[in-house]
Amino acid sequence: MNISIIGSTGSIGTQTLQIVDENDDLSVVAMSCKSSLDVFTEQILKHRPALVSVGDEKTAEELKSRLLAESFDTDSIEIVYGMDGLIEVATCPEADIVVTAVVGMIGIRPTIAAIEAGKDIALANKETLVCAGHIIMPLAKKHGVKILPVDSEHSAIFQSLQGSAGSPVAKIILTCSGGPFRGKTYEELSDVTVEQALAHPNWSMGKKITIDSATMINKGLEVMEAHWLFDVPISRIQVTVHPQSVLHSAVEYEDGAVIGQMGTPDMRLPILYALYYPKRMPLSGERLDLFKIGHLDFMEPDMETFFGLQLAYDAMSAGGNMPTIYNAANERAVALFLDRKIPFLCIPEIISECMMEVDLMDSPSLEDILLTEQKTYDLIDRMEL
Ligand code: MN3
Repeated sequence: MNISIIGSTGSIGTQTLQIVDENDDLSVVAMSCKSSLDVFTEQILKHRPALVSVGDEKTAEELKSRLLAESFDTDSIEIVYGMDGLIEVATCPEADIVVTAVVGMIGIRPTIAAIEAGKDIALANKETLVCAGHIIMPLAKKHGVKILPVDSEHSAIFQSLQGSAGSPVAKIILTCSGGPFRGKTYEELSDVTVEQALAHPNWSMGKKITIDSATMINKGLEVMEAHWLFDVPISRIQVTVHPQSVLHSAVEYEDGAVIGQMGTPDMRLPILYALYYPKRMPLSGERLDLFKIGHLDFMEPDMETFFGLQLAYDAMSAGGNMPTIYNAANERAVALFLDRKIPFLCIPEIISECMMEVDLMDSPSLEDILLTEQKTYDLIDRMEL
């Protein structure tokens, strides 16, 4: 199987390459990164893809000279850059499946291009469905391509749907660890630092998604993602705090049966399952030891303290471009928090303000979505923070 990876140097990208290493029938034909050339150069030397893309022209030149310095035959590789480069990687003729591991709305256009080129998608870029689910899902159906979830919860739901012969779903139980600030009051969150927010108890992930876990906005994005992937109304998607991260999510059927997927927190499993679906492959690593775990806890999320999660339900109910406003505002607010320009609690405040101020549009086109993103950024730039 030939794989193309959009965003190979991030957390999902590097773990995808680990899986490629461990399975002889997988090879990488194309991959991209924005600017992490130390890691990217090593990945190229090891995996020898025929096509690679980076953020801009200058980075492309830098990459070429680095490869030459390693006596790499640069005639054997095509180096492209920018959005056009990402789209080339996404539509690479040799690729059977595209892993969309890039973070943020930058993933939308390459994902659409990949679907139009008939590629199956191993989807790790949740923003694509959040903002453009109404475009992506019908398009995938039209082109007969599979959208295979790589997000651990959505993979768990997908796994729990197997063997049910398409029986209707009564409820989706979407679990979350609660992040590093579970149980904290609103007042206690007023002065948390970037370092505290980056210390996730169970999962090791990229910075943006780790902050999103601390605000529970990640779960809000995942509610929307689940809605599009599994065609279940958000009123039937129940977020459940589960600090041990053992039950990765579950499905309740109309007969009351609840089928879930459990395991150790290891992102390689959802990646592996997406790549080989419907086959299960061997995977090295720790096994779940129920004796050691002893008991599992479940509780209701505190949507007042973590009101970014409530805003996700509001955004989804409003529909149209509102999820894009929610997502774009969050992307910018998280960047501001990581730059230490705003306090932690300001993240949902900014989202809420953008949701009130930016014009609402019904069934936005791709252009409308990108315009909404820009309008949201412009509004935040004008805010006095
Ligand atoms: Mn997740």
